[in-house]
Amino acid sequence: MSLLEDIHEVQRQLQHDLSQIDINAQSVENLRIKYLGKKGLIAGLFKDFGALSSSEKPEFGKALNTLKKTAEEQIKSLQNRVAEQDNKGTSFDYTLPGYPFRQGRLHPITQTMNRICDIFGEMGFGIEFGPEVETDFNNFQALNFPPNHPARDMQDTFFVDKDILLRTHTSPIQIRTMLKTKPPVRILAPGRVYRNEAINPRSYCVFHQIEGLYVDENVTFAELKLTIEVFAKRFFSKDVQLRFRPSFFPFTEPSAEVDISCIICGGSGCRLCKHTGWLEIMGCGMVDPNVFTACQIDPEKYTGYAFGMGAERIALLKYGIDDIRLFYEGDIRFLRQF
Ligand code: 2NM
Repeated sequence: MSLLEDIHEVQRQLQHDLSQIDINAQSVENLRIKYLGKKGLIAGLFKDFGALSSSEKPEFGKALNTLKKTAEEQIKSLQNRVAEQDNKGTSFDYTLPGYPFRQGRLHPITQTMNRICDIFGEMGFGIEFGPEVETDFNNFQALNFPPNHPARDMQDTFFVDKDILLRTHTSPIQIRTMLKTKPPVRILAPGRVYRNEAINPRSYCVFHQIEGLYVDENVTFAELKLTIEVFAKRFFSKDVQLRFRPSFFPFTEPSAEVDISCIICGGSGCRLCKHTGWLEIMGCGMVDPNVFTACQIDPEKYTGYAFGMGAERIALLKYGIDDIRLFYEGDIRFLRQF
């Protein structure tokens, strides 16, 4: 009976030592000698076992063999761990460079739109979004397009139904905002727009626009000019000159086209500016009173300015690219340059 207690005592000690051990070659070897050595604890138990009568042997033999096997397995596993640690210490070179991994990035058009939104955001513009499938009212009627305007032709606009279409500009976002918000309104409207036209190096049937709108009492053309000037200098270069040329849009009066001095030649004439010294970057103007009336805003009380630009065109100029189709081909060799 006392041998069984001795076996259990050695078992307890072994589990205790295993739980305390600091794994290294020396401590594992010490543990092996203590339990499995020639004069170890388990050898001692076997000696006592030899003195038992043959009727007692089977019961104690089984317990003793189990103890020995457990001790061997656990010490072997510690020895393996020591060997592993040694291998790491000698064969792994921590100075090797890591494996390069492919990193994704934002599309150049997305980067351009984000940058434009950031600049106007700093000047107090909020950002609004809207659906790409729009009503004829939001896309044309409210924007003072006369019934027979060429843009309303099937040739230029993708119609879904008689009065439902793919928006041809992001102005419907401004219409929606004016219909649901009382002035002051100061928003940017970025998004994807659709035009049913022949595809060429300068234009594609889908592109991106960013428009802006500011409505309040006493908003002036002078504020419009300053806002656009600050944008152009921040986005392109602080050295650009600006020029506002009279133009026409159904939704603004007066209207203007904005040019910047050529960012390649500085105005002396080159291929990019077609030897004019100027690059057109956007259209703008004072919101037409008819647009306010359609949006239930009193044109006697409020004035406002609006502007619009094509993100692809801005990106072409900024990066000096000459074919808009590169933005839609998804060629990784092109895209990873941005
Ligand atoms: C442009 C040029 C000038 C414009 C006008 C409006 C609205 F809704 F207020 F009438 N939104 N966007 C506008 C004005 C857009 O793009 C070349």
